[in-house]
Parts: sequence; C-alpha cells; structure tokens
Amino acid sequence: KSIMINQNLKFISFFLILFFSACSTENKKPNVIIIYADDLGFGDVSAYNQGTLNTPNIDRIANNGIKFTNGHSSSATCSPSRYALLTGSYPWRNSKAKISTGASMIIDTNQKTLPKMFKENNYSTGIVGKWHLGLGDGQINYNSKISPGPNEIGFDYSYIMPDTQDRVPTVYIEDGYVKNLDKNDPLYVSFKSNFDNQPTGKKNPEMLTMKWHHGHFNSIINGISRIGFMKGGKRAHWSDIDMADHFLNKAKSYILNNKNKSFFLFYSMQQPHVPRTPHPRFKGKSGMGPRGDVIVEADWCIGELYKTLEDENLLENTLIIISSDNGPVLNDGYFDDAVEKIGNHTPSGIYRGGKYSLFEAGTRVPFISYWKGVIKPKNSDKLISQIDLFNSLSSIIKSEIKTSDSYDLSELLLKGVGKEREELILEASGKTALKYQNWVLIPPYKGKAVSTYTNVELGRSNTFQLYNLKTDPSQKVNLANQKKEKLTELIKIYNKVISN
Ligand code: NG6
Ligand code: CA
Repeated sequence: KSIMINQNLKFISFFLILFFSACSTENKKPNVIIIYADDLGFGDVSAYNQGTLNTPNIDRIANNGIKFTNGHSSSATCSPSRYALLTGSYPWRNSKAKISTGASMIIDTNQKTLPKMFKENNYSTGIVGKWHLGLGDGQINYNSKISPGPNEIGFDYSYIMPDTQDRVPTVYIEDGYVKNLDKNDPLYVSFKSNFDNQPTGKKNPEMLTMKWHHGHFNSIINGISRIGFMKGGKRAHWSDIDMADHFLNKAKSYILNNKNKSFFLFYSMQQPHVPRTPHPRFKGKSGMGPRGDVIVEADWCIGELYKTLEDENLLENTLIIISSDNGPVLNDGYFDDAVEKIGNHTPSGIYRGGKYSLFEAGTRVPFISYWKGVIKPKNSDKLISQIDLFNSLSSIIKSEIKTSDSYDLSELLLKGVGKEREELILEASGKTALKYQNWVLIPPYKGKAVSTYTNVELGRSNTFQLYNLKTDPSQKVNLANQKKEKLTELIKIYNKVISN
C-alpha cells in the first residue's frame, strides 16, 4: 500500500512540476536583447558581404534568423540614431539630438522611451556599454551622483561609457556613479581648457602609442589622446584593451541576475569605433589592422553572449536584435592602418558613402532579428528602420504604448513578411533626405561632397539628387533631371513628412 501512495505522490508531483513549469514559461513575456554595434558597416558582416572579414557568430544568428538587407539606423552618426532607437522618434525633431561631447542629456525624462515601455510591462531593464546620449542637465560633477542619465529614462540598471571611447572621461558609470572612483583623487573634465598643463596629444606626441590624425589631440589616457581634457580619477580609468571583455562580463551578469524575470537588455558595444583597441588575443586576427581585429573581437563577444543564453536555456524565450548605429568609416581620427590594410574588403558593401553620409551606406546597416524556435530563417529586403523597433517590440510584448514616428512592423520583425515602411527620412549631421519605396531624394545642401578628413562621400550637392535603388543600388546615376515627375512627387512627400 505504501508503495502505491509513494507512486501516487510521484505521479502527482510530476504533474505539478509540469503544470508550474508550463505556467512559468507561458506567463513569462519574451526577453529582448538589442545588440548594437558602433560604426559597423553593412559590408562588415560576412553574412551580408562575403569577403575577407569573417564574423561567424553574427552569421550564425543572421542565417538562422531574419536578415534584413534594407534595414536602417535613423542617422549616419551615433547620438541621433541612439535617440531614435530608444525613443521611437525622429532625431531631427529634437535640436539637441546631435553628436554629444559632454552634452546634457538629449532625451527628456518625460519622453516615452523603450526601457520605460518595457518597465511598464513588468520587465527588468538594463543597458551595458556605450551611452552617448548626454548626461546631467548642465555642468556635471563626476564626483557625486550624475543625473539624469539612463536610470532616469527607464533603465533599472546601467553600466555605461558616457560618450565615446575617444572622448573623456575615460571611466565607466554604474547607476549614476563613476565606478571605482577614489574620493581622494577627484575626477575633473572639461571640453574647453586643459588642467594644470597636463600632457596632451598635441604637446606630447612622444607619449602616444596611437597617433592622432585629426581631432583627438587633448588628454592622454593609456597612451591614446582623446577629445577633451580630464584630470584625476586615476583609479577609475578604464583599460581600453579590456573594454570588450569588461562590457561582455557585465552583460552576462545582467542576464544571470535577471533570468527569472522578463528582461530587456541593451548591449551597446563600442566596436569598431575609434580608438580601435583590440585585446591582445585578437591582435592581427583579421589581417586588416585594429579595425578588422575589433570586429573579430565584437563577433566573438556576440558568440559568448549567445552561449550564455544557450547555457541558461533562455534562447527559446529571447528575441535578439543585432544592428549598428551608423555606417562604416576607416579613418575617423587616428592612424590605425584602417585605410592602409583594407585590401579588398568593402565595409559599405555595394552601397555608396559611409558614416556621416546621406548616401545609403550612412544608414543602411546590418539588421537581424533572431528568436530560436519562433523566427524561421529568411532574408528580407523590406524597408525597416530602428525607429520601428519601439512600436514593433511594444506589440510583440502586448503593450499599448506607441509613438507616432514608429511603425508597428512586428510581423515583419518576426516573420520577414507583411507591412513595411513606405517612407523614411534619413539624417546625417542635421541634413535630411527621403527614402520612398525604391527611390531616394536628397535635397540640395551646401558643403563639401567628400569629407577632407574621413574621405567619406557625404551625399551633399548643390542640386537635387534622385536615385532609383532598384536599378541603381550604388547610387551612381542622378535621375533628378530625367525624372521630373518623380522628383516633384518625392519633394512633396519629403516636405509633408518633415513638416509633420
Ligand atoms: C566626431 C569625431 C569622430 C567620432 C564622432 C562620433 C573628430 C574630428 N571626429 O566629432 O572621431 O568620435 O565624432 O562618432 O573629433 S559617433 O559614432 O559616436 O557618432
Ligand atoms: Ca557610431
């Protein structure tokens, strides 16, 4: 009889376990991880452009998910694209949404944001990596709490690099506090003047391990001169070569600490932005110098993050998005062999321009969605923008919170079919253009056609430019004079969207 009871107990507990585990997975909304590279070009990922650079880990995700070939960042530079991604709003509507150099926070604490949207749906929300959306609301004191910042716009946890790797201060900030700061060695930052004759890249080239090409000639930290001046805070200085591992470990811990809840993680990587400082174990791995090496390093990091999700059995309940904040650039201010060792590699793929450009390669970036067991492998050439992640992710987690610039392309994001964007305003350094169906309209803009420093074609011209991407994806033939009707139609649409 006791054997019978024992067996019944076993039977019941088996079903109880089954029942509770079914409940917990069913009730748990999917985790969302956005992996965001910095300046990674359309052609830098081998799943997009088979060539000399190999990114096997990104490729595995791309080839088992949806690989969007017409996916765009909002802008051809960092801060505005990040603004658009996190607010679901066009950056050119906000005059503050420009490249931040020690600026106050660009996102208003009253604005709708992606992390707030997740939080209101009971998610844990975290950011690890590059922020570059400004901090504080005036002069920042780095020796006390820095606010507002990511935690004031919806992130429960933040571990960030404030602006860029080439800007001071070269310290990490965790939940508003400079990490590892020694109270007896306060940190001072200025973008106007040097402190007490500290060494600079301009004055002390003998101290540099990487020479500056343009800009980047102020304070020297770890043998690299940066944009801006800083003094003190020595214990808090980051190690450039360890940054990738450091952020990866923080992202992994975030996942482990939050795996029992639904979480949203913004893993905002620093590669391949300048200064390119691969860890020694990646040095020489690409044969393309530091730029290629840090892409190999970033790809490895993504593989490690994937492994963590796999080991924790989280892949089936996690939607992963991979993209980049803007197109590629070779020489962005340091002599690092990016130009000299590029060989046959084409960071922009077949597209024209790059970072800072209104041409396609400025904003057409790798764009991948992956969700094991839910998303079926597919390539999609439908038009989608990072601005659309707001409403699409909101729909996927069954939230009502939406913004007016964002399109709900949740079906496209999960199935690679269905509604796409018809029109998209592209932005580069405050200048805007229109992408409409297969067409691109670039209004006339003063200024150089090619940047003297970066050698990127900026897309500016004294006259209207009109391109048909279907027949001319590389934007070689300006049809503005030939296709008068099309030109008029697009100018009309452009004016309408811009003035909305
Ligand atoms: C520019 C920097 C460039 C890079 C960029 C921001 C100079 C001359 N150039 O002002 O090196 O830091 O800002 O890049 O200082 S982004 O990807 O973060 O937008
Ligand atoms: Ca960038």
